[in-house]
Amino acid sequence: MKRILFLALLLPGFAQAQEVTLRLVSAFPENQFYVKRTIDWIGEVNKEGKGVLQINFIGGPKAIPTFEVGKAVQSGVVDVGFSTGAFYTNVMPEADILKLSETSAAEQRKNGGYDLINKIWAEKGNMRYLAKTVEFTPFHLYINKKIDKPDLTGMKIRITPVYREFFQSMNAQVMTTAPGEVYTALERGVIDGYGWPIHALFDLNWQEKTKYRVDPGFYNAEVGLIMNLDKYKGLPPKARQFLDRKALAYEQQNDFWKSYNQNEAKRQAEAGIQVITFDAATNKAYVEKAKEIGWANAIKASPQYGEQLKKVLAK
Ligand code: 173
Repeated sequence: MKRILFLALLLPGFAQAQEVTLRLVSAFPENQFYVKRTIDWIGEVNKEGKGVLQINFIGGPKAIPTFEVGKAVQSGVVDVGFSTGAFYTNVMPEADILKLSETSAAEQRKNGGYDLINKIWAEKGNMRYLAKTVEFTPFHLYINKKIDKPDLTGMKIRITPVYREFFQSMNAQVMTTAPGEVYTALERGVIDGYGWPIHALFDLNWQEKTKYRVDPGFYNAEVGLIMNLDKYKGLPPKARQFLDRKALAYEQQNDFWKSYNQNEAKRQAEAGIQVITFDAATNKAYVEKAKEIGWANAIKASPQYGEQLKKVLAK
């Protein structure tokens, strides 16, 4: 018996039989640059991971709707999700708190933030947070009506949980939609504006329907790779180590966004998007208010973890 087992271990096909394939879905539309970048990363994983780990890209919101991706990862309908936390507050309110990060992902790996995130994601979402793939990216308010002070009275603004309380504090009427529905809403005049990062407007052609960007930006966009915890724990150690290493390497590319975002602002100007900004004191108050409202809401939504997250995310 022992000898047979020994021989089986030596069979050339044995390693192959251990290869794991993970199914990944994106909460962002497939034509977004984020997703293309992730597909490139998957290509590298698959090239290097032969015999160990492969990732199968299933698709974007047509496969699983944007706001259902978190649930699909939690339940194991899919293994890995590419999403921002705001899209899975239906799993846990903590997901949207990552937008309040002032410390970087690299700092959070060192200051206990990454471990705390993983404690919460495991406990409340049955998830492993593999890596943050977007950061150093402010959100902005984009509008089609001119304003001379931060007052959105009479305006209907597309949101996700990221922006809700902040825009409401400026009297906006808000409407939640997935990114894939914004273009049509703008085209039909259903909305007068939207919240969105400094980048990735062009991916979805929103520049065609956008007149103004309000500066300054606020918060810090987070997009990450989340994985079903049971699946993660069940990976053969070699596959898990490989996945952790590749996910970390992806996260370590985040400085990329700094120059990319500068260029995106330039592209917006070239496309005719005008900047609306206020006096220095109003701008300062605008950013401070966003932060204050963000944390107040985070702590209200998560009395259990809000304060702990603030210690590692805020500066
Ligand atoms: O506006 C959004 O859809 C949103 O919440 C978001 C978050 C991170 C990156 C891009 C968009």
